[in-house]
Amino acid sequence: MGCASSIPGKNAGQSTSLNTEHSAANDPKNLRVKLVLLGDSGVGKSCIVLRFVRGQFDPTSKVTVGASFLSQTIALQDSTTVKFEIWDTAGQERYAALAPLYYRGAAVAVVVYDITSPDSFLKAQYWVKELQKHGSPDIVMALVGNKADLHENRRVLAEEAVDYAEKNGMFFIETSAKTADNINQLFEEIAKRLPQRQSSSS
Ligand SMILES: Nc1nc2c(ncn2[C@@H]2O[C@H](COP(=O)(O)OP(=O)(O)OP(=O)(O)O)[C@@H](O)[C@H]2O)c(=O)[nH]1
Ligand SMILES: [Mg+2]
Repeated sequence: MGCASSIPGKNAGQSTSLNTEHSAANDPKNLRVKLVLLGDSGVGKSCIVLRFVRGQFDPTSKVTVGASFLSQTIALQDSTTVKFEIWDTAGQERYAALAPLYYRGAAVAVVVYDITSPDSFLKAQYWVKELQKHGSPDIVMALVGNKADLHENRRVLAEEAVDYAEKNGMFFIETSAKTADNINQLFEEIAKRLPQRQSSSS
């Protein structure tokens, strides 16, 4: 299971310092953004990243160990580019204590659950609380219900997630890394919500 095997420092993308304090570059047209993915093991974090960065889905690769780093740049309609420096964390409980290393200084947190797993939705809520306590005060948070292709096994209602996201000032979207549904949209919507872009466009 898993979409990207991961040993820190041995992954695709360019490496960077773990404690990148400056999560975005100053140039308002070429933003650099530190993004962290959090969520229970098996919800599809690595698959979302692999789909976004390489356009692939690999149902046979490994569970994430520690964390994995990849980067991807997108161009927006107003000719702004946003380079996402993505830390894909390991959801297994034994790695939970490492999470602050990755979310510290992050401008964006993507909290993922699996729409077929209520437990994973509860775990997502745990990560939201953790980020509210210890994340950057102006962090942009997205709540992502992944595996939307498995809608016949759905056990978390979209309405419930929308409600939770609204109450917590988060952006919500359902995705499928398998079919690619809403994966690019997720990152484009995040890019639009970056505080640096709000101030540069005003
Ligand atoms: N049907 C379906 N399966 C998916 C989807 N995304 C991921 N999976 C499957 O879910 C399993 C776990 O995916 P991963 O991306 O490794 O999960 P993870 O959240 O990175 O897990 P950890 O690395 O342990 O934290 C794999 O078997 C994937 O094939 C999806 O959108 N739809
Ligand atoms: Mg993973």
